[in-house]
Amino acid sequence: RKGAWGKPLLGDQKQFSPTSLTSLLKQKILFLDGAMGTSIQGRELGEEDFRGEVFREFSKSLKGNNDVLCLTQPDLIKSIHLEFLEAGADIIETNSFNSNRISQAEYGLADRIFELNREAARIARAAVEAFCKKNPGRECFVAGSMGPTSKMASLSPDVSDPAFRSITFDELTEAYYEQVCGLVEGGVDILLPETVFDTLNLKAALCAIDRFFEGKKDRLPLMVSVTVSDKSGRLLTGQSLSALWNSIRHAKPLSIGLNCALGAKEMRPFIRELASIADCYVHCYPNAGLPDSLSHTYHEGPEVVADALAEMAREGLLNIAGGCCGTTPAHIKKIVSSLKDIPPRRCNENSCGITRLSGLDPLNIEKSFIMIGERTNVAGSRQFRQLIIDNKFEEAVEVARQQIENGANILDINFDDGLLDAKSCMVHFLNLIASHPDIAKVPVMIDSSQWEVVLAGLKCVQGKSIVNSISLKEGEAVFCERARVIQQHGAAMVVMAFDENGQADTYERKVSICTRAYKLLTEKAGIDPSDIFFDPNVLAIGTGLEEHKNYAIDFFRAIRTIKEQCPEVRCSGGISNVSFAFRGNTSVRQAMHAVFLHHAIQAGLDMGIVNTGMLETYEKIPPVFLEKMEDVVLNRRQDATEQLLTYAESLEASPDKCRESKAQIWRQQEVNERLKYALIKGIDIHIQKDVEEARLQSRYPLNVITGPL
Ligand code: THG
Repeated sequence: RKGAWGKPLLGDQKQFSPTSLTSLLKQKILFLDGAMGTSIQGRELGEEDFRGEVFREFSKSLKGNNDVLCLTQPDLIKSIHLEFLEAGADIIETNSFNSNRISQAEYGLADRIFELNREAARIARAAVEAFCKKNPGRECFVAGSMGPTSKMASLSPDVSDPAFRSITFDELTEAYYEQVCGLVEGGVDILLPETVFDTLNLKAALCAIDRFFEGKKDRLPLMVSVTVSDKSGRLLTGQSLSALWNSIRHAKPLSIGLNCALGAKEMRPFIRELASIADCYVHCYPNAGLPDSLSHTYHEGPEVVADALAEMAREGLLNIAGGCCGTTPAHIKKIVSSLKDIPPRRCNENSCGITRLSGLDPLNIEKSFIMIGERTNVAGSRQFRQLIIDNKFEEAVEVARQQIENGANILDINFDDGLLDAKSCMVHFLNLIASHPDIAKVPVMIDSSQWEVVLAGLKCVQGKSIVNSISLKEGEAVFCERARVIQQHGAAMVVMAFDENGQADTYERKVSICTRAYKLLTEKAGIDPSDIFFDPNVLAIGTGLEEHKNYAIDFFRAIRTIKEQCPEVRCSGGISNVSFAFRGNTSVRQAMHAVFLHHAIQAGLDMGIVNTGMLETYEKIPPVFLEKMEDVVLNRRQDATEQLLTYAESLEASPDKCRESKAQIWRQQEVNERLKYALIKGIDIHIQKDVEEARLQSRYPLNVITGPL
């Protein structure tokens, strides 16, 4: 796969993947094996069997630790692999689902990870080789199974402490790295992170895999398998599948699909969703129906599972099919016979010209203008800064909510301040908002001038965020390296027009820095251009200084040229900067923002950092005011600023028609309505006062509960 800009992507494993696997996928549906776990259960092993010779004296119980059987009962595991190969599987999974130090810690085997994975891979490899020797026409592959671990990186296990995390991104990355080392050493053909219920865990796995292959000539293909928790079609963390796809597309998997959780029938709409968006292959390996809640057994027989998968295949949704929990060799045999003559799904074309971001929901940027809420920035809002300094994070979360209620599509989040530990504030705030679905639904812009703060932020979000920002300030090497790390964490990036000589303040400098950065990023660092947002610097106008008069028009012209010369990139800017000279004069500032935005959007600006509650519309500005404002913004006359100031003084004499934002309007409703609103939105700052008011009004506490609550 090549990018639209012509060069193969760095880290594009498609060009390295075993040619036989990709050529087979073009011709037919391939089959994955069935459940290892259920097959082992069927052997009814006791504690002694799990321990084998190796762990006879081990201090802890090992019964139920299926993965340890790779060390203690290798022949038994091999025989299960062979049964699935005989049944028709083209790809078998290693018995290593729980072979990571986080899961194995429970059995006291955290220091045997490399060995467990290497042996799991060797056994599967040996089975494939033995089978293919006997069946010369067949070509089979080993996929290294990597389970989700027993912990979640993006949600708290403790409802009373929503910002708490039981595992960090770095711990997960290290655990996965160790697993990958063993699996590759043992000879797997494919890496398969599966049963993903938290995209942040998955991103840690992808990061570990990327690091493992960094600098190596070859990369192994990747299958990524997700599990949805119910019929909402979302992960356990609440993220939708389209949002997940945006979060992980940078890893360029060979296939994406679903496993476990639901039965095949229930999975169909979600496979359809993935098949419609993914520009890679699609797989599905469901459970044998939903588990019985009492016995935890699976009831759908081979016929039922195969029929449901065949329906998906006939709809053109599948490239790889198999089974998860409860599926036996008989299931796989039936699936193979039902699907083998159905043509495989055709891959979607690599769609260009879309910038993909996500929170819990996807945000695909094509043509519409995107607003980024500026208020969750300690440098941009005195109120927000004070809340953070006073450690009132829950109230600070309300600032985020208000920005979204007022129309922000993304939140700019910044804690750079001498009085704050920016890194710990960033981590705490991002972790907190993750538990508010109406905030976590939007992507975040991680804003800091300190690289370590950016990095810490990237490790907290399961969505695809934007880093704000990097630049050529510290030279090309640092610039390219940071871009690579951002890409590795699945984020997009704002690139400021800033180089070794400082900030670009003319049209020529803006354009030359951005085109230079474009070349470096796309040709050297392997960045997808749709992940780049150039910010050619919005600088303050109307300052009285001659050299500032062209700042706005230079910005507009630069946007036009950059978008012409750098295909597929986006442009962004901090709009409120333009009016810094008019601080304190709200009506002038608002009108200036509206006029500036109007012309910037016409020039091709895709995204602006704005105060979403305070945006004026260009069309509503009175004509005289508009003319004076455009004289300043477009530098149409020498005395434009003086004229505007004189006009503004006359405005100031009249009362400020401050518009109330939606966020305040709900506070004016009667108390029962306020309680309902607060409950639905999860706003707790007024709750004491409001509940007490409702209690006094309705006489009995019970009425408050049965009424508004
Ligand atoms: N480019 C990029 N990022 C940026 C900027 C940019 N981030 C920060 C900034 N510029 C954009 N954000 C703001 C936020 C607030 C204000 C200006 C820009 C602002 N605040 C009021 C003031 O300073 O007068 C504060 C009002 C209050 O305290 O309530 O104007 O250009 N990539």
